[in-house]
Amino acid sequence: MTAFDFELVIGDKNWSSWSLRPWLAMRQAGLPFYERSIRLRQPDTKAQILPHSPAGTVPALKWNGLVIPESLAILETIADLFPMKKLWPEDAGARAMARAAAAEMHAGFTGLRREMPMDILNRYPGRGHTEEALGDARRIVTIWREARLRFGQLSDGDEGFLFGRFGVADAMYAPVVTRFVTYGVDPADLGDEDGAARAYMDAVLRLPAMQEWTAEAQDEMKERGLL
Ligand SMILES: N[C@@H](CCC(=O)N[C@@H](CS)C(=O)NCC(=O)O)C(=O)O
Repeated sequence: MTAFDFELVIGDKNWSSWSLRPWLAMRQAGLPFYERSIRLRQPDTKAQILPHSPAGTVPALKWNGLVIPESLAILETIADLFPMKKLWPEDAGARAMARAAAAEMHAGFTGLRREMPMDILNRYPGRGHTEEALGDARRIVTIWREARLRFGQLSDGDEGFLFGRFGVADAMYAPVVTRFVTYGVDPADLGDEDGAARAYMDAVLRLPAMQEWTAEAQDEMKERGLL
């Protein structure tokens, strides 16, 4: 595979939480790809996206004559094409729970998504702490803790991620980690008695690909005079 086999169409790195997910997984897995960035929040954003993604949204992955929209479908495709990267856990039970966690993120948590949109570079502690958003955050902390305590911590070669090694479920939750930081959501207030969820957040934030994305978000925002 070469960089020319894959084109990933994404939005602004500071804001586009859905784009971060497949980008992070592909980068972290060491897969080469061409990156096309489209500016969100512009009058012509939709017109810019449509020629690359008929769904009208980013991310979209162009591969083998296909355009694959939907972050989770892109992650599934990458996991399928590169089984050696082990983006899903090998154990069937762990894999079932990883799939459930990824699907719950993709389909839900609308309160948290609405009240605490991804804004990696800014800090708004206390903003958006509505009952609904904090209810979503509590459920997410429970998912992280259960995954870590039941699977991740017990897995061979645990690297601190939900199911041990970095995978699709972690890519799906990475934007939430940044939202907790931006809006000052402390997992300790949401049932994280022994700090397992906090340690998980730190593992995500330490990922080289996560740091690369954040640095590039900063460059983009500076370039656009927004920082
Ligand atoms: N369900 C989609 C959601 C994608 C989505 O809503 N992306 C936003 C950017 S993060 C978008 O493309 N918005 C279009 C616009 O701003 O016009 C996925 O999982 O990929």
